Amino acid sequence: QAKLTAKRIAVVGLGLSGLATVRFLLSKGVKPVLMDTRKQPAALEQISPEKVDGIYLGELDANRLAQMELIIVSPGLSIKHPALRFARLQGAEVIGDVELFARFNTKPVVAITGSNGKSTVTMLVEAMLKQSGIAAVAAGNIGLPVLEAIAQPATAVFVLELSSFQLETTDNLHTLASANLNVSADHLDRYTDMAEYAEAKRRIFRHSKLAIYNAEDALTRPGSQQPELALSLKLNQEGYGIVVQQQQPWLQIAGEALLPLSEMSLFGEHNQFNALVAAALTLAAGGNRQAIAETLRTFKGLSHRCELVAELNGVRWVNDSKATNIGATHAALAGLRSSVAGKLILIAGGDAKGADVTELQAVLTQDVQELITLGQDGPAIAALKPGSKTVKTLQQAVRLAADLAKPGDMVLLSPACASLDMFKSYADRGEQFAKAVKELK
Ligand code: UMA
Ligand code: ADP
Repeated sequence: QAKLTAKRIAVVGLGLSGLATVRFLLSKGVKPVLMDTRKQPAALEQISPEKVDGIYLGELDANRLAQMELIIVSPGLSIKHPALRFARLQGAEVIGDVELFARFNTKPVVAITGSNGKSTVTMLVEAMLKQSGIAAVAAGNIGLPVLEAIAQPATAVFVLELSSFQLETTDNLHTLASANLNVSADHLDRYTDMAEYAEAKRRIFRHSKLAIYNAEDALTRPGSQQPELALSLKLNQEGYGIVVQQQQPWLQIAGEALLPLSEMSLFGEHNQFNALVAAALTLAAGGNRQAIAETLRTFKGLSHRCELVAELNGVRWVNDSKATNIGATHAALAGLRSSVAGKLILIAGGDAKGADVTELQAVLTQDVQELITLGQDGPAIAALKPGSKTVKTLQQAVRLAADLAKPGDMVLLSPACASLDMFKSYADRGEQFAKAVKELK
C-alpha cells in the first residue's frame, strides 16, 4: 500500500476533482492547504475550514506554494502558471489527481484519450465489461473524479477517460491497455503547438501493456516499446476492421466477424472506429465477444452528441453541443450528411480556443447549405461562407433556422467551439438548444 510521505501538501483548484482530492487526503490523515484562483470555487461550501490547513482564494501565492512538498493541481489550471513553475523550481512536486490515484490504486485500469470520442468509447467499454459480468466503473474526465471512484470497493476494473491536462501531470499510471483515438486541434490556448498537445496525450502509453492507436493519425503513435494495436476501418493484421460478409459490411474483431454495421445503434464512421477501439479495450480487460456485440446493438448514444432532440414538420433538430472543437464538427458532418435529403442548416460558433477556424472552410462549402453563427468566434466562422448569418443568442439562431427549414432538412447544432463564452457548459448549451426547439411549436 502506497503512503504519503510528504508533510506539506497543497490542493490547487477546488472544483469536482479538487473536492475529491481533499476528501481522499483527509481520509489518509493529511491536512492539506487549499488554494483556488477563483473567489467562489465550486467546492468551497462542501469543505469545513477547520479540517484543513488554510484556504487561500484569489491569485496564487507563489511563496506559499514554494513551501510545499507536494502540490496536487486541478486539470483546469495550467502547470505553466508562474506560481507553480516557481514552486517546482524550489523543489515542490506537482502532480494531478490521476497521478495520486495511480499511486494508490490496486485495481486493473484501461484508459482512453483523444481529441474526440473519449466519452463515447469510455461509456462503451464500461457497458461492454458490465455486460460481460465484470464490475467496471468509468471515471476521470467523464465526470466522476478518479479519487472519488477509488473508494468504491466492488470495482473490478476502472475505465478512465483522460484529458491531455490530466495526462500532463501523470507519470505512474499502469494500464492493461490504453487508447489514443485521434489528435486534432484543441486546447491550443494552453499548448504552444500541436506537437506539445500530442506529446501530452502520448503519455497515456507510458506504462501500458497494450498501446492502441489510430492507424490513420500519426500524432496518436505511441513511440514506446510495448505491444501495439493500430486500428482503422481498413482490416489490419490482427483482424480488426470492416469486412464484407453476405454482401454486407461487418465489424470484425480479433479475426472474427462480429456483427453487421447495420445492426449498430450508433451511426457514422467515427462511431464504427470507436466501436473497434472499445472492443479491443474490452477484450484486454477480460470482456467477451457476445457482450461486445450486444452492447453495440443496444448502446444508446450519449446526450449532446449528435442527439436527435425533435422532429417537427419533417425537419430533424440535432444537438451536437459536445462538438467543442473542429474535428468533432467534421465527424458530425461526415456522419450525418448522407442521411439528409434536403438542406443541412448548421449552427456553430463560441470560443474556438485559439484554433484555426479556416479548417472548417471546405466542409462549410460542401456539406452545409445554411450557416448561422453565434458567440465570440462566430463572426470568424461566418466569414468562411458567403450568405451566413450571425446572431446574438441561441434562441435567435433556432428561430432563424426554423424560418429557413423545409421538410427533409436537418438543423444541426455542432459549434466546433467551447461554450464558456455564453453558457455554463456544453450541456447547458445543448439543453438551451433543446428548450428553444420545443418552444417553436
Ligand atoms: N479554475 C480557475 N482557478 C482554479 C481552478 C480552476 O479559474 O484555481 C477554472 C478554470 O477555468 C478551469 C475551470 O475552473 O477550466 C474548471 O476547473 P475545476 O478545477 O473546477 O474542474 P473540475 O470541476 O475539477 O473538473 C475537472 C475536469 N475539468 C477540466 O479539466 C477543465 C472535468 O473535465 C472532469 O470531468 C472533472 O475534473 C472530474 O475528473 C471537464 C472538461 O471540460 C468535463 N474537460 C476538458 C475537456 O473535456 O475538453 C479537458
Ligand atoms: P470527447 O469525450 O472526446 O469530447 P465524445 O464521445 O463526447 O468525445 O464526442 C464528442 C464529439 O466528437 C461528438 O459530438 C462526435 O460528433 C465527435 N466524435 C466522436 N467520436 C469521434 C471520433 N472517433 N473521431 C472524431 N470525432 C468523433
